[in-house]
Amino acid sequence: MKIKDATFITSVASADKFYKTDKPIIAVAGKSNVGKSSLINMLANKKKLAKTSVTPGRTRLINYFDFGEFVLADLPGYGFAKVSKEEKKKWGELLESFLATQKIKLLLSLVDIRHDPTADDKMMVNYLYHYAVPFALVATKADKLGKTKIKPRVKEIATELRVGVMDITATSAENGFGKEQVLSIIESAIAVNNEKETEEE
Ligand SMILES: Nc1nc2c(ncn2[C@@H]2O[C@H](COP(=O)(O)OP(=O)(O)O)[C@@H](O)[C@H]2O)c(=O)[nH]1
Ligand SMILES: [Mg+2]
Repeated sequence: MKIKDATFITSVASADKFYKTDKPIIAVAGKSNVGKSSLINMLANKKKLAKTSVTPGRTRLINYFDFGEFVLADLPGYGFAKVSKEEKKKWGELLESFLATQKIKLLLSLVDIRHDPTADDKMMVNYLYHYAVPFALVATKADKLGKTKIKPRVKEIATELRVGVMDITATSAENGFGKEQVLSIIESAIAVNNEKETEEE
């Protein structure tokens, strides 16, 4: 799949404002600073479509982007230590309501390839099973590891999250590693759902 001209649509802060679209929704989730915005920019072939930051984000917004064949929803990052309990609760409610009510064709759940998955990462996977959201894992920042370390790390992360190694794609927004694989996973997710809709007609 070729992404031609991805554009920003809108930011929303609450469930009553979720963006309505007939296009398939692909969501991106993960802790603050894991590389969500960078992955989005890599997929879009644009440097500044989604804002990246050195200081983990304070934004509790869902950012929507039009990718042509699909709409990409950048979910607010979790696990940012400096937020209040109240804010964490709000974030949890926003996320759960998004997972429960939006027809998500695929959610890309990002983890940092260098670190063991956090309790929040595990909770995210549990949510995805709970709400029956189709998902794939993306292990970001693969450029930070030596080439031979990538596979063993993916295996460790898979064990920790209780998923298969094939369910995890290592990526690097720095050098484009894994980009085509992520695009083809998105493409398959969109195609599978289309087939299903046709069958039901
Ligand atoms: N080396 C390297 N750095 C990355 C990669 N992806 C993101 N980063 C850096 O990690 C920081 C956070 O990235 P960002 O995309 O803003 O994370 P977000 O908070 O999940 O949206 C930034 O300084 C990025 O430059 C990657 O694949 N490789
Ligand atoms: Mg971001």
